[in-house]
Amino acid sequence: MNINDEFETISAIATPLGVGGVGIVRISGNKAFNIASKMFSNKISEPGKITHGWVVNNGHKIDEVVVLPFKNPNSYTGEDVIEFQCHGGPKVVKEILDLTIKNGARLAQRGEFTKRAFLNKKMDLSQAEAVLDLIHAKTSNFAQKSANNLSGALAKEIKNIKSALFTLYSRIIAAVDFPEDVAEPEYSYLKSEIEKNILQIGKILKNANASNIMRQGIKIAIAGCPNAGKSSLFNALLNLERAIVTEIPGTTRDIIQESIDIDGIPVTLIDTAGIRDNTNIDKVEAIGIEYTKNCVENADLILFLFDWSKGFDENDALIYEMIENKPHIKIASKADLAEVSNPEAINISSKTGYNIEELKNKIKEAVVDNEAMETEFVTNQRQQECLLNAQKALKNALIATNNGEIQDLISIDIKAALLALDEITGEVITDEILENIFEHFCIGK
Ligand SMILES: Nc1nc2c(ncn2[C@@H]2O[C@H](COP(=O)(O)OP(=O)(O)OP(=O)(O)O)[C@@H](O)[C@H]2O)c(=O)[nH]1
Ligand SMILES: [Mg+2]
Repeated sequence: MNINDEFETISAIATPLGVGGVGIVRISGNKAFNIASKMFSNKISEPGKITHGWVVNNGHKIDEVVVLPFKNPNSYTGEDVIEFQCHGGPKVVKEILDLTIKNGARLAQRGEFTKRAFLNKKMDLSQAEAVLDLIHAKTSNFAQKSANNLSGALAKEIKNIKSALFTLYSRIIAAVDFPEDVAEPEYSYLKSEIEKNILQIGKILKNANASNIMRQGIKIAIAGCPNAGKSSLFNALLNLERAIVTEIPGTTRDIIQESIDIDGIPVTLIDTAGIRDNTNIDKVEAIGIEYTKNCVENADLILFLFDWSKGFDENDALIYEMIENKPHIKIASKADLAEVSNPEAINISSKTGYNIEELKNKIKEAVVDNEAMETEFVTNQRQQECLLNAQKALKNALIATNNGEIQDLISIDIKAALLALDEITGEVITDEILENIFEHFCIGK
């Protein structure tokens, strides 16, 4: 039986709900053409050709649309697909969706179109996951890497390792099964092959941290004494006059945050109230300082700022004590006013822009390994776990090899590594894992 027959025909709005130029309703499944023709004023043309006409309901015109028909297997899902491109008003789009349901489609679940694409072998699981990353990418750098994954960059790496391990496995099994005809591979050969593949997996895993950071982003808090120049630096990094800057200490009282892209790293940058002893300050500033402390506690990186034109005083030292054991960068501000530079910090001036780019580099260096940022592909946590499992199995195989165990035993570990790698591309997968992956998608994708 064709896998399509097992599926109901599904339908969903593929564009964001809101006012826009165009809205798209997509139907997928073997009743797609039938459903669409029941609600369309004209005859739907042959696959790949656009037809113009009206969506109609009981003789009422709902909207003027174009219809894009795709015939299986040449569609996103690998099934028959119809896309209605209508005007992008939320009511219109919803009405067209309702009509598809009235005519026999079922509302698609999250990610169901992509899940079908995977089940119909239009893409492997690492590519399906790349679709999700591409949609949610916070930086163009990450979007580019996700597109590489979508085109199979990670799958190719995995395939190479799998093919090497499979050769190794087959050679052992051949000798086990036909001991008279096939010679057992040398232990030194097993050792070098296993080591090679452990290394290969390690190379992919190297970018795990960078991948996670590029996907999720990091929080960076700017902290220091009042008047240290925090808001000025905040504005300089954003390249925008966002926070109020004055010469009055205690200007910033609330937490202000904005998103920026620092060379491919999505950063939530947080400007905070200057920390000072709260005996002589008003209630509002005191609350602001509490917020700051909380922020510093939760940040992934702290930019600790002190006004170097006046020197590093005891207040700076007190704040630094709070920060020193957390990931931080020490910054001497107002370098344009200072007579000498501070050798223990990066010296900057938000006023002249001096060293602001250098600071961005330092931020990047502090959070990711530069080399890891440069790989063509990215991995997600699920894939990283599979890679670690594969690596663990190979390490067991290596121990067994070094101990001169019988090769039948070694082959079990190699097979375990192969199975772990299969999970990445989706050859071996449980319903539970599948559901877990696709529930993160939006409806309509
Ligand atoms: N010359 C010079 N002045 C600066 C520089 N950075 C900040 N200032 C001045 O220092 C004063 C305080 O700057 P802010 O950015 O408001 O300082 P802040 O740390 O946010 O202060 P609070 O919000 O009160 O905690 C303002 O008068 C700024 O113009 C700099 O690099 N050079
Ligand atoms: Mg401020």
